[in-house]
Amino acid sequence: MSQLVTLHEFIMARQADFPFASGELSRLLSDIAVASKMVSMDVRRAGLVDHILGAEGNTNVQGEEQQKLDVVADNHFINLFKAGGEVCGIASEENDDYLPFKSQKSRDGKYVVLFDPLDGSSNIDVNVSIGTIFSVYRRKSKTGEEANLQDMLQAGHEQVAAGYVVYGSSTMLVYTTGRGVNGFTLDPLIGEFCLSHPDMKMPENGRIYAINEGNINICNPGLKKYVQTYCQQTREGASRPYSGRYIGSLVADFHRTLIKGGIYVYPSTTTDPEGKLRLLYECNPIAFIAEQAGGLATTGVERVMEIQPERLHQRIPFYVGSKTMMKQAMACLEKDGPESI
Ligand code: P6P
Repeated sequence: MSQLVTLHEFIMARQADFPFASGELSRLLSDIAVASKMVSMDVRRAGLVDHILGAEGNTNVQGEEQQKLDVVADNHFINLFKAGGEVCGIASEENDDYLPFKSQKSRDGKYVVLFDPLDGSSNIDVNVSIGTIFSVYRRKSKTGEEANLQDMLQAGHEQVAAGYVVYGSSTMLVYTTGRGVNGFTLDPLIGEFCLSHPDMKMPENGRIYAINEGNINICNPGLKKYVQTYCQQTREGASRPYSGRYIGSLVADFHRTLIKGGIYVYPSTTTDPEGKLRLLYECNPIAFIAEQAGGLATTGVERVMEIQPERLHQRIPFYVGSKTMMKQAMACLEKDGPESI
């Protein structure tokens, strides 16, 4: 039986590998873990609260107004970051503008965090897995000043850490700091994330494709061709076509892709010409993890982490997955026109 390693122990051991590390990033990652545990508790009780405890209109048993779980999750992360002092500001899906923190302690923080506190939250009502996605950058602005927009609009290759939490049959935190990908499962008995998936590698090929096929006739022809000729045909050496799996929750679909191999695509469509997923706090962090695990992540035209962001909530077409499948999909796009419809 392998030795139990908690996330905190793992982070501290990895920090020791950096002789000049001063511990701020380690503390930031620990703060993210604590906020994730709080969100996990809320998510696990959502059905109960919404359908029993919160049954009287929009107030809970304490008479407080019932907040959307997305907002509750957003507040958990913001409060932990403010208390920790390592973060000078954030941008999240739940806030139209970025939030520079005002205290001097926070203004001295070295990092900014961009995150989606609860992606796929519409799935809560049907008890489907959802997730948190986060991306960490060093600030560009001067320490001691308030964070600014340029701190937030950094290309994905500038990330110092990225990860996600999947609230599924178990709660798992998966992250990278640019030295591989490691997965931790929350043990509810001890309240600790424990190393369960060391050094995660995405299989080079796979047989699972994840796309909302309702979009197949309103996306670019090259993608439709990829799906019809690679995914839905029994190819040489195979006994059957690929399997289609689409959960409708990016973190859950990507987590399966990371472990089993496959491809996830949310393309540009006639209804969403820029695509649906957000560059800063969905695509970049997932792309960082995918590449660190040996996969690829593109817009169908270019590497996601090369894009220079222009807006906080900018959307892009998103292709991510096993190297072989991604190259086949890109080849189909090139033949039938780039990611444009
Ligand atoms: P659709 C959830 O809203 C989300 O942002 C991703 O988590 C998910 O993969 C996608 O949108 C689902 O979108 O249009 O297929 O329902």
